[in-house]
Amino acid sequence: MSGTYPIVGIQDGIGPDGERPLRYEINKFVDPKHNPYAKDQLNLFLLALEKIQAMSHTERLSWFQIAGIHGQPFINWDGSKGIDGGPDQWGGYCTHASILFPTWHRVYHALVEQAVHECMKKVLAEFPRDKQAALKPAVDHWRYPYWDWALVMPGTTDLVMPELMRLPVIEVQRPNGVMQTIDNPLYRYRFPLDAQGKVIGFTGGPPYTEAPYTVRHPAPFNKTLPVTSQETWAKGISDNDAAQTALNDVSAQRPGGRQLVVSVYQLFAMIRSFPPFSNTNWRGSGNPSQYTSLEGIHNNVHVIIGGLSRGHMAVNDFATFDAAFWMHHGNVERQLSIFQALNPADYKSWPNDPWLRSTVRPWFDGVSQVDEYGTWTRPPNTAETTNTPLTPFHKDAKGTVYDSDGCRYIANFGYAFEELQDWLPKYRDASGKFNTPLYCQDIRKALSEKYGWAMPSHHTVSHLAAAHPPSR
Ligand SMILES: [Cu+2]
Repeated sequence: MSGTYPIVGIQDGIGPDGERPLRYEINKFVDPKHNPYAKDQLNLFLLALEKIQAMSHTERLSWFQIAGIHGQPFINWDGSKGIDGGPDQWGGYCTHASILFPTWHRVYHALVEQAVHECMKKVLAEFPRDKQAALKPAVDHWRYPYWDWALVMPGTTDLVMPELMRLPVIEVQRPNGVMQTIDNPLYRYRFPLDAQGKVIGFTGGPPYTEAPYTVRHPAPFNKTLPVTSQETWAKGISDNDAAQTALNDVSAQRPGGRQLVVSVYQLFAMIRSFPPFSNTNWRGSGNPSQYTSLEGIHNNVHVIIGGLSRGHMAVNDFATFDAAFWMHHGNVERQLSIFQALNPADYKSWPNDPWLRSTVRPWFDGVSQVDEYGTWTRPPNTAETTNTPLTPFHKDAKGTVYDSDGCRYIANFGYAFEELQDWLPKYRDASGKFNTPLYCQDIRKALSEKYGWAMPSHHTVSHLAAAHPPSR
């Protein structure tokens, strides 16, 4: 291995005025009306996912190793050595109930996006020469799509799990032009197994050590029976209808439907300070506006997809192996980016905007928070700050580890979101100064249009502007 892996995002396809390619919502990603490269990018994305999932588990940029950073198999990645922090230490690198939750997962997603893109370039090289030139812009402009699970279908109040994540098999076009039906890499992942049929490196016993595929909403695992005799676990059969039902179940333990939409709206309308926004374990003020958080809402969606019967997505140790993780976390990353845009570092210089005039804490700003669980590289009860190393993620080949300040601005990673196109000319005045209030106003309008309908009108928060029902 020559040096640590530099996580720099994708730097291809960026326009002369800083126009970064969008990470599209999945429904727009596949729609040529929104994404000019839709058809080619979907095909290339599926082929790249197929390739990365089939890579040897010994390779640093394989799906198995990248997914394995988060939780099991609890091994070192890219030279970041684990410590023995005692029996209560969390054995993965991921940060939960921690102020580092948003930033650690930001760099993590940039890593998977970059690794899938590298596979996509390899796929491109397999096409005939003349086709390669035609496809290159699609590759250059590709960014990892996400799923906005709080966005209702137009004219309805229904949340819908994307069909692309539900189809067990899917048709792709190979570089030689042949159409072929393959196992859908967005439906499930096939684990590498050892000679005894056990997943390489997993511990803790069945079902996860023996289930050959990721599953969603499996039948409850019966400990007295072998995994091989329990069909949903043994054959990797997901009940995506159950996931779809859970997604709209407002009464569930992990509420979906309108409740989920309300919580997303409130996340932006009520929380103006990064620490309470960031995670479930912030015990700052006890103020009711801090009873929700980016991480808290995100936790519910893990269970909605994985199921109370503990499909992989619902279990911290194994969630990342299911490609649903990255569609979900792409949306979490978008929510973090929107929060940052709405609560900008320079808010004090805009005294006439009532939203920006209220007190905000745009970032860590000196705050630290004790992490009760620790990680693979940090003992429990460590105080975490903006300079805590986000192991095992490196900025360069020399072993420089990211910290939260180092990943603060998404522009450095080469992507953007629909709501956050800060390069548009309307946001610059004659002298070239960025118009923060107008930018924020447009974002608030977009949030109101997408999620405001779910708020009871007497709860409408004035500074997110009036709630409109979705167009019918
Ligand atoms: Cu997660």
